[in-house]
Amino acid sequence: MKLSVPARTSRRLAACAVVAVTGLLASVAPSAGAAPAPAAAPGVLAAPDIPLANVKAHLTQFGSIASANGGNRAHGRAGYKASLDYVKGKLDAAGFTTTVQQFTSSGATGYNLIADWPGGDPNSVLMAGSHLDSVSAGAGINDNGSGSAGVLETALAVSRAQLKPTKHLRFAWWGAEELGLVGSKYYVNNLPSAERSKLYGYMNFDMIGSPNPGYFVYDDDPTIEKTFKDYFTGLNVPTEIETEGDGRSDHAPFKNVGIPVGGLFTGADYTKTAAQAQKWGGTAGQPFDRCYHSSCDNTSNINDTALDRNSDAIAHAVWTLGTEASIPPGDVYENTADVTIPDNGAAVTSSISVTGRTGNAPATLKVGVDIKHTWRGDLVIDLLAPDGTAYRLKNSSGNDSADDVVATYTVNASSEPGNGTWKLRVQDVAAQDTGYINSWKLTF
Ligand code: DTR
Ligand code: ZN
Ligand code: ZN
Ligand code: CA
Repeated sequence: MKLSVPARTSRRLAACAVVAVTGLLASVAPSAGAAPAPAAAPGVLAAPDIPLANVKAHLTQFGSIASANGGNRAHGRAGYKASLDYVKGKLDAAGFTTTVQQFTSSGATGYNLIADWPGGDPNSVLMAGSHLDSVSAGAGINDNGSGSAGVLETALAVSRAQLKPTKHLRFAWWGAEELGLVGSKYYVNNLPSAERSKLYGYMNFDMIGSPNPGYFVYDDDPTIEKTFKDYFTGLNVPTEIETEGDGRSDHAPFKNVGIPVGGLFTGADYTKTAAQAQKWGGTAGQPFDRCYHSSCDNTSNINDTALDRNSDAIAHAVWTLGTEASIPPGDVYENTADVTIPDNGAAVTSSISVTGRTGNAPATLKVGVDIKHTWRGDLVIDLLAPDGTAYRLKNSSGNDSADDVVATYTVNASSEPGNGTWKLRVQDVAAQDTGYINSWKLTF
């Protein structure tokens, strides 16, 4: 099921300011077979190499935890909470602000772990997450110890670097994903809309070390997708669009409320084709992970190269998106997609996703509207803020028979966070005559 999300609109990019990032990058042994990271864009700090050995050490811990707790790390079992305590301990020691969020599912207590890296713009939050739980059949080392370990080691690398990002960095480990995305749904459902609007994007990492790996990139938010594709291009590793998992992992609850999402995946029980084996190696005609949801999903069920590459890709995305220059005030966001307005019918909307801003919208937010119509008196026009607050721009006026609405309205939006999905809502409330939204824009 392909969920529609507001397209990230075109925006005039400010000249990329140089981002001053201080702090010593700790000397960290490069991981085995570490490929040179692609050069960072000007003004963006290049990510450090994520040591494969460190990521695998977390997997070893997850394996030991499962062995010591009935053979799994499933929701409601001791192995899950022990896994969370392990991850939390590492993060607390590294200077993160951690929060454990409790919920109940299937009669058992579940836990999400949220870790905030102090600093960055609180109104532009970049999230990276993974589900920490396994199925009850086994230790869940690839599904999803791999994603959990890759996200953990990236967070620890942020601490080692004492990174000072422009965005606020938040990392998450979800509970009860295997029961139906329960933990991530709980998080999103309980996140106030004002907090949701601060999320620049959510990146999901669920199975990133499959033993017969493919290299799949989620094709949801184009900015996040490009960030990952650029990384793999730098490694000369071809990627494919991830389609198997739409709605099947923890990015779905974020996507369903219009938050930009992305992520990486190395394959589950689908079979690798000959063409895929040609470009990626491995074994055609075999599943990407033959131990998916099985007891053999243990520490030997990992391809080191895939785990290394994807862990480095996580860091690349966190550093690239987390340290890019924030958009300075006075910028324009525009949506030029045509939207037909049904005659005397339901209201239609056109969305603009605003990200990277700091603080609230201005008291003089300019809303430029360009609507083609043969009797503009039929039209009622509203601006909807990200939290749904409606600001009336134009009332209907039956005797105004002129064509088109080409106007700029000024709205006092100072109580609204700037970031989020803004909408223009237009309704034709009288029979005969019709038209369409040609374009509209916000000027901060
Ligand atoms: N990791 C699986 C869910 C899943 C299956 N295919 C995909 C593709 C992309 C992300 C996730 C998935 C699980 O947790 O059961
Ligand atoms: Zn699973
Ligand atoms: Zn999974
Ligand atoms: Ca148009």
